[in-house]
Amino acid sequence: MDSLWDAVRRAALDAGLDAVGVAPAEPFADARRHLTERKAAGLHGGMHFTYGNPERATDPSATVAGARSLVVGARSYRAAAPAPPPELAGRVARYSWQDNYEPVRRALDVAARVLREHGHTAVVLVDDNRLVDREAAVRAGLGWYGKNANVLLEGHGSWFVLGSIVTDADLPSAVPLPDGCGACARCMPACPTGALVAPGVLDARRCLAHLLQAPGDFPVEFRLALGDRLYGCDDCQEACPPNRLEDRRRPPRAADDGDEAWVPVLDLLAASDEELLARHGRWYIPRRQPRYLRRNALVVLGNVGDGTDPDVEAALRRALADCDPMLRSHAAWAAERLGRSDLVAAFLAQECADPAHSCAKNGP
Ligand code: B12
Ligand code: SF4
Ligand code: SF4
Repeated sequence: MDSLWDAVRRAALDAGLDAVGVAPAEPFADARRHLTERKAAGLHGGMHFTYGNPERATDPSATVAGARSLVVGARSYRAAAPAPPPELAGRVARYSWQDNYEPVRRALDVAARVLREHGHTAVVLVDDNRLVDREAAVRAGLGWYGKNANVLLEGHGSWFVLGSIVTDADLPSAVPLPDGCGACARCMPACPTGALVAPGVLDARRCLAHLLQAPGDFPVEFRLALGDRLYGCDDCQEACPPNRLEDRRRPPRAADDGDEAWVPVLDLLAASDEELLARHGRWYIPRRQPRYLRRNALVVLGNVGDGTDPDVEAALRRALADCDPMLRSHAAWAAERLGRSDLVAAFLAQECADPAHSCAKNGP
């Protein structure tokens, strides 16, 4: 007869996970120390997430009293890159081409049902502030920490999202894998901003993926490095030999209509708040304020736009007259970068005809 673990494992794999393993539900002492030390050193860049409550995020029994095991799953999001559209567009990181968290949640829900049918408590956590997912995956023997901080699955690389079931069932734990990076360190110099400050250690204050999700101004010193990235950053994974090898061995799934790898920047800048939240509500947007999507789009526009294009000029003029000083200042940066300081000067010289826009006269 199958053991409970066999039944849970089979349910998870049948429901779409690529790998599944078990870790003991002990507190993650090292991860707790790393969270606390990095927060104290400012490396978290003010993020909350797991940093908001390191004790809870590293103690499965804070989620399920009497927790004994973590069933940890990984699902690949590797896909062929859709061709860029003809219009000016910002790049989206692979994990967000589709909602890749929902299928992991669904598969873990199926496996959790098996545990519940056997009388156990089972709580599914995917990308949740209550658990450090990578540490759970490493402890469950799914992979190792790469020098880019991502977890790599043996023989498959790092294009995986992760999630766990916290349960009071006592399941057979896996043995963690040894380091698989060896002498390789390619990801570190591949980071465009030097955010990988030591092997496996990320300084979020320099990481483009974080800066795109952080409130406030986009730091001037990292705007050129942002290039055309509008959401997330993949450079430290694209440089990774195991990921490249996996692409050669097994071609990724073909691009499909649901893949959102590019977002037209001028459309984004012209869209209303409601439209932006409807289109990109799945993304992490600071304080759910669409102005941050416009802020990011203005930096992308400054990096890859054509200052002589009338549509680009119109978008810059609109943003220079915006009531939001953050958008005006990013528009001024973009205009200067595209050789259109005339637009900034013209804006500052003109009288604002619309009294509702009088706020804009504080200057960009
Ligand atoms: C906050 C967060 C971010 C932040 C900070 C990332 C970070 N490195 O901490 C930002 C916004 C920057 C981010 C970016 C990304 N994220 Co993120 N993020 C999270 C979140 C919510 C919490 C992560 C966390 O707690 N970090 C805490 C720190 C302490 O952990 P760590 O950096 O992994 O540190 C470990 C290593 O340093 C290791 N370590 C210590 N010493 C040493 C020494 C050596 C030599 C080595 C090798 C390692 C090592 O131990 C530490 C843990 O104890 C998780 C979801 C979750 N609930 O866990 C997703 C998660 C980590 N993110 C994920 C993804 C996909 C990404 C991006 C790839 C998205 C993108 N393309 O833009 C990038 C990758 C950036 C990178 N290189 O890490 C996946 C990772 C999947 C995987 N295979 O690893 C997760 C698990 C989401 C999920 N459920 O799938 N993310
Ligand atoms: S996600 Fe981009 S910016 Fe962040 S560490 Fe990786 S390469 Fe650097
Ligand atoms: S690039 Fe090399 S060092 Fe970095 S994560 Fe990949 S295998 Fe490890």
